[in-house]
Amino acid sequence: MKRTFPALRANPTSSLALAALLILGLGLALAISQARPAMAQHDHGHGAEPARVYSVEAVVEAVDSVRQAVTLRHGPIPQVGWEAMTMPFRVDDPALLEGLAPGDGIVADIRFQGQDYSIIDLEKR
Ligand SMILES: [Cu+2]
Repeated sequence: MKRTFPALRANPTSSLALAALLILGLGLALAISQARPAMAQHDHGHGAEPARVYSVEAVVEAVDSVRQAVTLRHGPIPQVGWEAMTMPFRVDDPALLEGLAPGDGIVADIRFQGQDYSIIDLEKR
């Protein structure tokens, strides 16, 4: 009576398992090769990630000239996954805060790059 090693026996099940293993290995190799560039793209805006600008309607809650910032109660910004909320924003140009007061309704253009965001322009409604 001959003995065959189970692993060497060719049957559909083991071929399938081998194919699955190869695909898994390939997928893993791909994941590893892509891990570094993907991380480089998420280095908090100092890399090559493109800036995006979105306009949002908001109401001014507070103006802080010293910190060059404004607190806004703003509508949702679905492009960046933001719900409507109240939060402070840095403004790129301090002149944007001139004549601005709590209660003013505005449209703010917010520039997003990586983890950074700031108001690049605003207009009273
Ligand atoms: Cu917000």
